[in-house]
This record gives sequence, C-alpha cells and structure tokens, in this order.
Amino acid sequence: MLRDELQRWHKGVLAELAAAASVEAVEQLRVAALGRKGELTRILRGLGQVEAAERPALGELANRLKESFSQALGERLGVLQKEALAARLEAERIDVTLPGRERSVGGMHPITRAMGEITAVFTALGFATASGPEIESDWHNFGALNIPADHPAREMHDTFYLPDDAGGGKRVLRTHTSPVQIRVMEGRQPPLRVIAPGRVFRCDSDVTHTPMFHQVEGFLVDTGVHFGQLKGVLEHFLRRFFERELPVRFRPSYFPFTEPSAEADMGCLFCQGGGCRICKGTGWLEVLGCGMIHPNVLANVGIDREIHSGFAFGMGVERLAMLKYGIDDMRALFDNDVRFLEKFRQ
Ligand code: 2NL
Repeated sequence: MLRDELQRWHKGVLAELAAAASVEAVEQLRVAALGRKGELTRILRGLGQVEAAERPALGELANRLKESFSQALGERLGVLQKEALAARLEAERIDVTLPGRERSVGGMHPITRAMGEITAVFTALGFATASGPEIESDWHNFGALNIPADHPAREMHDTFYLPDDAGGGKRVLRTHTSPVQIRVMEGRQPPLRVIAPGRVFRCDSDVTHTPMFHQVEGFLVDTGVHFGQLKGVLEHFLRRFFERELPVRFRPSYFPFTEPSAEADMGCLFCQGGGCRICKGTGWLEVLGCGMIHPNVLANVGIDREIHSGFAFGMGVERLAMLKYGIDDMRALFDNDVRFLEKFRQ
C-alpha cells in the first residue's frame, strides 16, 4: 500500500534525522530523502497506479509528511549549526590580554648597535652626524689631513688604491672617516660639532684586522677650544657608552692631523686594574686616538687658525663593540652565523 509506504518512509527518515550527528550528515539525508533521485520521488511514482478517487488524499498525505520532515530537518540543522559554531569558537578562543608575539625575523647587528650607541652619546652633547663617499679623492683622504705624498703615514694606512678618475685625480677607498669631516669643514664655517660614523678600508687581514671595518670620528671647532675640553668630552663619552664610572688616562701620541696628539686608555672592564689577558696585564685598555686639529689642516679647509681652534678624535667600532658586549673573537662580527646574531636580538 502506498499509504503505508509513505508512513514508513516518514518514520524512517525522522529516525535517521535524529541519528544524524553533523551538518554534513543532515545535508546528505536531505538529498537522499527528498532529492529528485531520492526515496520519496520513487514512492510517488507509484501514484499513477492508484485509483483516481484515492489520489488527492494520498497526494495531500505525501505533502504533509514531506512538509513535516522538512520542518524537522530545518530544526535539526539549526541545532547542529549552533553546536558547530560553539565548538569552533571554543577551539579558536584567544586571550586578547596576552602580550604581542616576538618579532620573528631580524635584529640589530652588534656593530650597528654599537655605532648607534656611540652616536647617541655625542648627539646628546649637540654633535650632528655626517656621512660621505667610501671612494675618496687622495686629497680628502690624505692631503688635506696633512699627510703629503710619500709621507710614511700613507704606508701605515695600507691603502686600497683605485684607478684614477676621468681628470687623472688619484682615488682611494677611504682609510678613515676623516675625509667626511674635511668635507664638512670645507663647506661650512665654525662653530662646528660633527661626528662621522662609517665603514673604512685597509689592505690588512689577520686575527685582529679585517680589510673593512668601522670607525666613528668626531671634531669640534669654535673659538677658544682647548685640550681640557677634549679630555672632558671623551671621558664623558667613555663613561656613558660603557655605563659606568671608569678611570681614563691620556698618553702622548702622534697623528699627522693633530698636534698635540694623544691616545686615551680606560681602566680594564674585566679586571679593574689587576691585570688580565684582555688588557695584557696592564690594567688599561687603549680605546681612542685624539688631539688638537693641526693648524695645517685648518688652513687646508679655509678656517682661520688665529680665530678658531678645534679638537678631533677617532675610534674603532669593532673593538668598542667587542669590549662592551663581551665578544672575544672579531671574526664573529663578520661570519654572520645566526646562532651568534640571535644573542643580539632585541
Ligand atoms: C684613531 C685615531 C684620530 C682624528 C682621528 C681628525 C680628523 C680631522 C682633523 C684632525 Cl678632519 N683629526 N681625526 C684625530 C686624531 C685621532 O683617530 O685611533 N682612530 C681609530
């Protein structure tokens, strides 16, 4: 009987619906029960064999059962969708009060960091920073600095010479950042307070020398500038950079571009004067070169030495970085082994 078949169908699909545990299962059931190739369509094909008088009642029953199933299906779908959403929200729950994630790439190289920290101390004293070309004229790198041709100081510098420029001018890779300061003095009149951080090049390579390294040089030119001010500025710099009260001493030295010239030592950070491997038993670490700018240098850049005087200083960034951050092998600064660089992630 078609009537019984319809009732059985209705009972069956309702039971299957109750057992359907997911949105997908309900969807499959809907297609199987109501779709064009589904069970109900198959049953209703039998309607043609039924007597005409009985057909309207059977049709009506079929519609009612279909409607009833559709409604149950909609309700079940609603419940399952709500459950699925609740489960997903629970699984993807986030605590918005957690701190941000750590930066996943990059960090500052210790040289970059040291250069920034050196610069910051001088900037706080009113020094401006300047930069210039790494390929320099012979004049800016040597001549203007009171280092004439054939002067032994040129050999001291282990210069990389480049082919002459178009006008026959001699060119070099700068051996210090002094030429940057020469360019500043050429272009402006005192008072001047400038530092020049940058890469420099010398044809020298062993455990303590690399052909490219970094320097920060600085100078100050004004009226009445004297050596006492130079000592005060450099003592202040070393104590700020190394973040402690350090003894500092000045020893006479020689540079062609300063007169008088000196080298500054600071008390050894590692043995406090007792003597250790790092300070070679002396209790002192040599960290800076400095002096009063040579009158010939002032004349070369058009500054009147009767009115103005100045001091200048220079330091190697690799050495200062190694001392401050406790790096004992300079090659670590150039290998760029990520296991080393990781330690400087900020
Ligand atoms: C050192 C010594 C020094 C200077 C650099 C300088 C620059 C100009 C004029 C005069 Cl434009 N002097 N620079 C002076 C004394 C020492 O560096 O040991 N550097 C690593």
